[in-house]
Amino acid sequence: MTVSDLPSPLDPAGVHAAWLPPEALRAIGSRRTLVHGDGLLVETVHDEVARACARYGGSVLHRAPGGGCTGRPGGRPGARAVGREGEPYDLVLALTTADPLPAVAEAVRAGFGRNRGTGDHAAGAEGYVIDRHDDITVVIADDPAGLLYGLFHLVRLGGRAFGGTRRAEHHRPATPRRILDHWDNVDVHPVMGQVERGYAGGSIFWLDGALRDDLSRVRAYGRLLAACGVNAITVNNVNVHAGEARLLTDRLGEVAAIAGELRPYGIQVHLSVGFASPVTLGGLPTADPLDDDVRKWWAAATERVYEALPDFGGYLVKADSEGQPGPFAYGRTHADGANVLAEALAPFGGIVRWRAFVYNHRQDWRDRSTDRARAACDHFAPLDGLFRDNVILQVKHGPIDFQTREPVSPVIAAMPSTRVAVELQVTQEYTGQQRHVCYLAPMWSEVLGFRPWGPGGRAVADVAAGNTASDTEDGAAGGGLVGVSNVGADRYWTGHPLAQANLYAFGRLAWSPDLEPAAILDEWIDLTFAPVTDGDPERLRDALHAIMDDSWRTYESYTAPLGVGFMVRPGHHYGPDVDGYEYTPWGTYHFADRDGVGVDRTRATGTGFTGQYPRPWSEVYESVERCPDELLLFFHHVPYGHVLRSGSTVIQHIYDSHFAGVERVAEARRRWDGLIGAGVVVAPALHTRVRELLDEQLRSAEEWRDQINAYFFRKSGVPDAHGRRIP
Ligand code: GCV
Repeated sequence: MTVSDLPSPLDPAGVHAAWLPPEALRAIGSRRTLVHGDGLLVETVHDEVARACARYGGSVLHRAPGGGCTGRPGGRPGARAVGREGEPYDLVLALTTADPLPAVAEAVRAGFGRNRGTGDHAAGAEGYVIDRHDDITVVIADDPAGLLYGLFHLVRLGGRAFGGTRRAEHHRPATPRRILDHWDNVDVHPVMGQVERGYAGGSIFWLDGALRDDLSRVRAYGRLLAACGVNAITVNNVNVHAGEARLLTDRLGEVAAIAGELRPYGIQVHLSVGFASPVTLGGLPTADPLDDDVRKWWAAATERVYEALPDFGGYLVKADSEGQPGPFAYGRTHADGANVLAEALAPFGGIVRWRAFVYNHRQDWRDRSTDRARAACDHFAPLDGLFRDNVILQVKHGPIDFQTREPVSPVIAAMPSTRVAVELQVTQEYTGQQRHVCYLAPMWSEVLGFRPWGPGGRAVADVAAGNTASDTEDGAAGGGLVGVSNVGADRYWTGHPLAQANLYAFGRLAWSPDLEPAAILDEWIDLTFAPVTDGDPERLRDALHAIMDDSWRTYESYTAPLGVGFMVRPGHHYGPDVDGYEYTPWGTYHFADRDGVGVDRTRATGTGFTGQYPRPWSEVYESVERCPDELLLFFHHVPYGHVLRSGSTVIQHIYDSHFAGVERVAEARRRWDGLIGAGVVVAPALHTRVRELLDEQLRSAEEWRDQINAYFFRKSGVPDAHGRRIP
């Protein structure tokens, strides 16, 4: 076993430590630290430092408000009381509300207020200030969560946190809502299994219908999430089956047990609930949201939830979607439906996240006027302004369904008076199912930076954060950023060890959407492979960047060309099947024939979807000349000979990109293999796991290439300009 295989005290035996191996805390654990303040999360900060000190020889003192020095032993086994009052410190972590502040922290606070020029000393909710003063590194925060995030910032900095001088830095999250939704089932679903679209083993919460006896992994998970900035999870699948429906009532204790493990890391718990619960759980004859008994039922059920879980976050609802019940059954709108739950949650400060993923999954494929891409906007835009304040409309980032390439959903720009959350899919349902390397931060970054109103307008990240264009502009508060979790009971958490980077990147982008994907990857590499002492870390870094930086575009190149989606095998969605969904009721078509391919979504001759965008995009997407190449077939049906903006024809682009994509996968595999031998830098077990997966990725990429190229060659009859073999 190499150093990076060793579990930390918080890592249940044999489980990979991900981005928090003990060595990541070496710089802190070998120094003298004062933790100042109290509260559950401050204790967590102290315990983290104490555990690191126990390993690396440093010391930590915990001083509670009023100046009393507790010097108490750490709260958990393995921690010990170290440090003495008055000794010099290398690091001070202080809560500003715990007066009197240590002099050095007071100096940092005063300096921060002065430098702001406003006299405002507030670091803000969950925020923190990091500075160095008199050779002491200081973190101050106004709330315990801020102190915890400040600690993890230091972990990211490692030894750099303690060297020389540094300018004061103020950090706070872009949005207070940074949530991961789990699609975990309580009972193993006959088709979807324990975790719907899960590619990392079972659920870390449930095993075969029962809550796991040992929840230590849940705590370790909470720690990993806090270290990348996530502050809430939804514990169960949005498709609420019989078992998980009862989490709202008689199985609420299971949710409370999970929350108990996550609370020390500031992770709040949410629950997916079924819209029909008043009927299925309450025995009422109706779930009509305007029915008085239904309102009372939701109010009473919600009150019981808050009795058990005073810090409960709220409900997530998938209604009238893919067979889930909803308000349409009662002739009510989705605003009526969401508002009845919101009303029940409001007295407790809870929120309801209502998904905009509503479309007809039983459409007639012969009917070319119905367009699934339009559905969410058609359903929800007319409801703008009708939702209660504590309703958040949760919108998938694209109009269809987490495809490798989609335009940004027009709903995001269409509801100025509604709180909108943007939903990303961290689990790789359509991007290689954690068997292919596909680093998704570049895709998310593009989405978050997209400006629906054109250059100079707000970006998607601003809508999610609730940033308005000017102080006078009216705009709803933001709904935050949500990801569908890619985590399971697998030893590496995410099946593919390199898919951990997606989870990490989701948290970091939710905290700070402007971060560069490559910089996030560097952070992840530095932390995850911190134990590397027996090799050349730069060699590993270079290899990982070469393999991961462009892996999303690589995946796109050998799978779906030019914005076409859903050429996957129906049901499980892995591997190619060009016509798999073409003649089905799911609304996911490419319309390839002998002359051309793509979906005409123009106003002039197609479904009119382009009209759901504000200008300039409604014009750009409408125009076959101006539409970006990568989305051409999403918006237009064109002949195979159509010349792209790149200068290539559509058919030649299909051939070229598929050949090139496979080459890039082969090169990635060579780079990974090259990490073996002299200068070994990766634990053998991890190396082997990634190697096996790269073998599968190459096999699968070749299958994609051959099927897609053969399909379009046979349809079009156009030979490859370079004479390569197409089966
Ligand atoms: C949880 C896609 C997936 C479903 C998922 C659904 C959703 O259709 O294939 O498994 O259901 O999205 O987001 O609700």
